Amino acid sequence: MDTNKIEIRNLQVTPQKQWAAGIPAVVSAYKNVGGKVGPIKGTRLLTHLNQIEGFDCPGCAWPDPLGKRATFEFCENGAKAIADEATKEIVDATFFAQYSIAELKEKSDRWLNAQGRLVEPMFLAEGASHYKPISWELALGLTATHLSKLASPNEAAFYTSGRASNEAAFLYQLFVRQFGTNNLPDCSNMCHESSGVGLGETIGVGKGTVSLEDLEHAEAIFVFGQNPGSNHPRMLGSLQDAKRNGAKIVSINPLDETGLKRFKNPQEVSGVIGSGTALRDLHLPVKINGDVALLKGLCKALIERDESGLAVLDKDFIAEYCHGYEAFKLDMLATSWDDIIKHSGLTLSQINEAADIACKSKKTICCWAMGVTQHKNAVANIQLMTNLLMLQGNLGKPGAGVCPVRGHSNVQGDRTMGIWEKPSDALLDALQHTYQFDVPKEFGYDAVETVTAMAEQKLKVFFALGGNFYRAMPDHLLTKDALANCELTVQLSTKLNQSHLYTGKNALIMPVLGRTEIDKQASGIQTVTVENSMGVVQTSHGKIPPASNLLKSEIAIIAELADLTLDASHINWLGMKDDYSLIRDGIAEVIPGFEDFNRRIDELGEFVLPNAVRDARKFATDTQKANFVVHQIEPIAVPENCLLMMTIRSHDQFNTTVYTNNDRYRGIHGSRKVFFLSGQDIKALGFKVGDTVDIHSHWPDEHIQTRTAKGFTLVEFDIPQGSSAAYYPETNDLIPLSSVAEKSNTPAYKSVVVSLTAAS
Ligand SMILES: Nc1nc2c(c(=O)[nH]1)N[C@H]1C(S)=C(S)[C@@H](COP(=O)(O)OP(=O)(O)OC[C@H]3O[C@@H](n4cnc5c(=O)[nH]c(N)nc54)[C@H](O)[C@@H]3O)O[C@H]1N2
Ligand SMILES: Nc1nc2c(c(=O)[nH]1)N[C@H]1C(S)=C(S)[C@@H](COP(=O)(O)OP(=O)(O)OC[C@H]3O[C@@H](n4cnc5c(=O)[nH]c(N)nc54)[C@H](O)[C@@H]3O)O[C@H]1N2
Ligand SMILES: [Mo]
Repeated sequence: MDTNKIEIRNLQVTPQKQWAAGIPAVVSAYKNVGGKVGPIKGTRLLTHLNQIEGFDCPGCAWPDPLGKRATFEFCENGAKAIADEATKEIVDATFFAQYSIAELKEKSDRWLNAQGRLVEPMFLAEGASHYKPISWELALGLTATHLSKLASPNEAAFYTSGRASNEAAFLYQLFVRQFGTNNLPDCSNMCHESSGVGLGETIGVGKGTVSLEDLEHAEAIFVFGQNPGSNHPRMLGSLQDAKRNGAKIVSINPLDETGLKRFKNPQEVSGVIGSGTALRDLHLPVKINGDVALLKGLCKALIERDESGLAVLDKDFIAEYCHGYEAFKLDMLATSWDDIIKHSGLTLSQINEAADIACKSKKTICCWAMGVTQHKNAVANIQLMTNLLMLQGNLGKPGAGVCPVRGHSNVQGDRTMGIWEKPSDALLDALQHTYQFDVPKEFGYDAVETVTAMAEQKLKVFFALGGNFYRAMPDHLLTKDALANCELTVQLSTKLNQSHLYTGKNALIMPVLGRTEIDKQASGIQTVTVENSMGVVQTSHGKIPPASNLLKSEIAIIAELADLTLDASHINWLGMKDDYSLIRDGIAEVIPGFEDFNRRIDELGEFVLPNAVRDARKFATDTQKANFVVHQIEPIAVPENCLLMMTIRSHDQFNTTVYTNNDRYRGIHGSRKVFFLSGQDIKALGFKVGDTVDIHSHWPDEHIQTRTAKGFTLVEFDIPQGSSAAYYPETNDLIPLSSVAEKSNTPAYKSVVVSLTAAS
């Protein structure tokens, strides 16, 4: 049956919701956990979620309050994530005997995920129609043989999604580097890479500089390109606290996202029976990709006001800690208001209103997520945000700073542990010194380069520590063919997804323990650690029995594989598998800030990593100062009758994992095949609300100039003219691999030039 047709028939559109959370969120949390996991195990899970003695939420990377966690320290979408992992359903050998790969390719992302937990290792041999069970011994042996056969270690790439613990990530990069390559692409390459690159150049640290306490005590918070109501729901609680302390909140977003409008805190009586707290004071409906223009407008407004005699800027901070101010100032003064207004899509009075809020604040924070990192000029967005803060000395003081809000629960920790295709000399030297092997110096492939290398037949083995690489990447057509060139692809996974179907010639599924599950090794029950979005390292202890006794921990798989593959290694791989505290001893030696790691987590369960900008206003940049950087407004050319499209998440998905076809806050029910655009554009393009269209993307420089995604229903939405939106990953086909952010090479998932035709 055509699944498209069913989705369209089921679509119901209701008005956008005006507040987030409240009772419906609590009901949804318990319904998800109770329904999928069962009431007893479900309640046990929720009680341990984000507690010091419990496990870290496998949802987003939003931090827990230091030392004062509430009894219920979770949100609706965290509950969905654990229910999805702890589900009673299983995908075993009988399932794979029943469905061929060809049949599974016809199923939706949602259906695949809903089948349940992967519970035994499976092998897809070249030319076979079905996966067959395989023993762990053979699966690991086969992988080691393929790796050992390679002409060069650089013919393998090792991907990481951001759920791996610090211990798994450290062990993994150690194995990969002793194997001899830096081919360590990760989901950061598709996510906050632009933040890391942008911040590295401006302030010398690729991470945020604020704590939860700072956020709660800021006087102004600018939230750029973020939908926390769905993707970081616990952030709404922090914004509420900030608001109660008098902060002004500005949301910069083509959409007036529900979660930023009003929040009913389910932890409070008033959140249950009252009308909740209004959050954002000002919404700036910037055009897609209009942030550089807006940010230049804000910086210009501040500088012009200061030049006119108002004391707006922190001149002492600029003189003592910054570099490049004069050139920056000249560029801002030379940028015309006409250009700023035209390219941001905002009025002068809207920009002035935001500038008023900045001027009145002594402590300002900029938060951001994918709305600014997944564009061609993403690095410029991040640097201009940082520069805006620098103008008023808003770095390295309480209540102020940069706050990139990370995605996956341990994506930041994985980077800290060395999952990076461009390792620093310091990391490589420390590894060499501690483990006494010749470290590879040449940089490896990032995610986009990995696909290119596969397409050029330079890669033969692709190994994935979690995630859904095929589906998360742009340009599925190209990525599919690229992956098919590999001799072997290996997926360490908890749930079934399309990366198990679009594979290399041979493919392995290695099923792993999830965050919620008890991890018992030779020395007893193991603890792991993660680092949240604000640089706090904390423990995580699985609490429920594993979905199957055939599951292995990620660490056990990596250690056993390393032991099999690296004949001459002197590293005690199997010892580390038996006792994870030995991995932490290694981390303590290699990674700065982790000294005395085991003792600190044993005593406290959490600690804060040092951050030179926050702690001491020290900037490890080329100039040893915080750098102002000049950026021009470079609008994307949008031909007539075309629109810019952003690809966004719904409330009921986690990345490529789709829980339901609903997006409650945006009023979408029953279908994900929708295309959001303004009433004026629907009319101007000659369509009606509810029409079904095909979306075509346009890439003049590409060999494939037009790509098409079929059968989307037009939904009228409050969005600037010329801007439009559709859900990820259904629209990833439309984005060519070559459309990336400058410098960070992050796919430009959020500025896609599209046109529409009536559905074919
Ligand atoms: N429940 C749940 N939680 C998640 C995830 C999930 O899928 N589900 N994913 C996790 C991951 S890996 C990540 S990276 C984060 C993602 O968290 P978000 O970044 O909040 O997720 P997106 O849906 O990609 O939303 C991007 C926002 O940017 C806006 N936007 C798009 N283009 C522009 C632009 O040009 N300018 C501006 N100013 N805004 C723009 C969109 O309207 C949208 O509100 O969430 C993490 N948490
Ligand atoms: N068009 C478009 N594309 C995007 C984005 C976008 O905004 N628009 N966002 C990008 C972003 S920000 C990101 S981070 C990427 C996400 O890319 P990925 O991180 O690769 O994708 P996920 O969907 O999070 O991966 C889900 C799979 O991870 C596995 N998994 C879950 N938990 C575990 C675990 O504990 N261990 C192991 N080994 N496996 C586990 C399950 O099998 C599950 O099916 O997508 C990117 N792609
Ligand atoms: Mo992400």
